[in-house]
Amino acid sequence: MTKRTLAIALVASVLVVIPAGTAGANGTTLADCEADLVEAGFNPGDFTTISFGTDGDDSPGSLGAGQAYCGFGGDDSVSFNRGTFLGGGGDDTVAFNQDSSVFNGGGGDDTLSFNQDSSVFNGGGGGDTVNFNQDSSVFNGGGGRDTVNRNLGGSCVDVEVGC
Ligand SMILES: [Ca+2]
Ligand SMILES: [Ca+2]
Repeated sequence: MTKRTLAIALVASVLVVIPAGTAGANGTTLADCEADLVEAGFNPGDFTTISFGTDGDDSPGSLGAGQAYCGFGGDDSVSFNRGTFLGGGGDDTVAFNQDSSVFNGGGGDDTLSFNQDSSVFNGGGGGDTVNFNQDSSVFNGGGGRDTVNRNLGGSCVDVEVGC
């Protein structure tokens, strides 16, 4: 086997082992993240940086203003979201969604501790939970049984428990 043939064989074998249907809505590349952002109603050109994770569990730390991050599949977590976080599938977690940020949980049971400072949490499918929904922030539960534990001046859409 020549090196070229070996390389082709390796690429082919890698392609074969990627299970179909487990990626994010579109896949797990920068182009896929940009496509997901467009699907969610954003213009990728509006962000200063766009980064992304894998279909595994990702913890990008915190997102600043103007930053977008696609978690894709897996249980992804962000500490402070001041930008735009697309959680994708899996049970995603944000501690603080603040400063007019956006957290789209996507499928799975997503959890947000504090939704504040005019931020938006779109839970998507699954049973999503926000502990404190406050300061004119919006929790849109989407499908599933969604819960607001304490609502202090926030808005609730499609929320089954609390609020
Ligand atoms: Ca992920
Ligand atoms: Ca969800």
